[in-house]
Amino acid sequence: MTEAPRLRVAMIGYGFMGAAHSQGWRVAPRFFDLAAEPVMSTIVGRDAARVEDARRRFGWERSETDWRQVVDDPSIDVVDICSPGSSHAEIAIAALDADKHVLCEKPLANTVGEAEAMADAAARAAARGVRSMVGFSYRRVPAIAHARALVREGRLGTIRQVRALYLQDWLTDENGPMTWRLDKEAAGSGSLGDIGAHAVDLVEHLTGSALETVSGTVTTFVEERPLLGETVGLSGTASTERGRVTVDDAAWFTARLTGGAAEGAIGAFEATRYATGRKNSLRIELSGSRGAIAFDLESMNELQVYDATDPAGDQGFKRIIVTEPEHPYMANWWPTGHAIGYEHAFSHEVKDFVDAITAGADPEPSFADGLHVQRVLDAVERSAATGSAWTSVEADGARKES
Ligand code: SOE
Repeated sequence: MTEAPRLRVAMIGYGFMGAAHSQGWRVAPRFFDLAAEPVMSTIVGRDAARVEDARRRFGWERSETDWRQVVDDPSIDVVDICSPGSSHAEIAIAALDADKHVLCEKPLANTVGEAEAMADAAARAAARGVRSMVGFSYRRVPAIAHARALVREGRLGTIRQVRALYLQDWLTDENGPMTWRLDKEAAGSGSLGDIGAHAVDLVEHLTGSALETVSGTVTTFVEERPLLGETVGLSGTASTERGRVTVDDAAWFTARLTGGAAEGAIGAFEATRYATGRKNSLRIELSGSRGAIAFDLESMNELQVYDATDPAGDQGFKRIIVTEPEHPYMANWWPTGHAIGYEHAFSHEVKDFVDAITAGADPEPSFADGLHVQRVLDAVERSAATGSAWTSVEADGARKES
């Protein structure tokens, strides 16, 4: 039997996303029949000791401190970018120009300008058969994939309203330390780009529609925090060194949508890391003329479905446990009723990316999709800066949806 071709992977970054992506690369080939075998070749990070420790723990062959080494290495086929947003453009463009397939964490970039340059490089590379994808992993949660199928089958009818609230609370303690996610230079924005990007991408992915105009507001609740390493608990002694928070702590915006199943719909969006008690609650609700769906990431194996065409006496939200083999990805995991977790979406992401590479197809979400999300985030910030005036998302052509 001929051996499957191998894809040698280099991953940049070893924090939370580095750990999650490592699990995806390690586990996907064991549960899905991939047409190519990913080889976890090199993990890259600036701190030699810490990246070597991550290599050992996550199961990579080599560790490296300079990303340029792997971009210049002819044996590397794939570069997976899990480092802070400020590094995405330089690394992704260099890797694409070197004919490496690129998976880049979300949001695509810190600015529209960077995202445009990345999308241009991706388009040039695609003409040479080089593939690129943005790591909006929640598209690959089975309940979300199932909801999208229901929308595409017309089960919701015309979608008139969408709600997407991404609620976390890990910043509620005002004495919590500064991190790179609170520094505009490193992260580009705060809750808006970090988690609001997921809400925007998911609504557009589910409906095939695009946010066309937005009216938003952003706010920063805690302007300064102790520098990392000098943290104080709820009742600790105050740290001497403090850093300025230069990003939004919460973003709220309304939107009008165009095209797809939500043509003409209005939407309510929220992204906050101060929703006390909400740990990782990404709540999506689509309200249509024939039905509705409701999803909460904190109950990620469930989908609430309402069929407005049922006899009046039978109508109500139905709780679907999305663990049947008929549900997307689930045939490859456990028997019915056995739930999967946050990390499984990263295995699905690796599967779909490797399948696209071996099939010579462009995976989704593309860098062009990532650029569109970046334009939405930018429009929200422009709206917030002008007293929440309705602001157009710069025309960037129709979203590419299969
Ligand atoms: C933010 O806390 C965060 O880590 C996001 O950056 C990830 O994209 C999301 O999957 C989980 O929450």
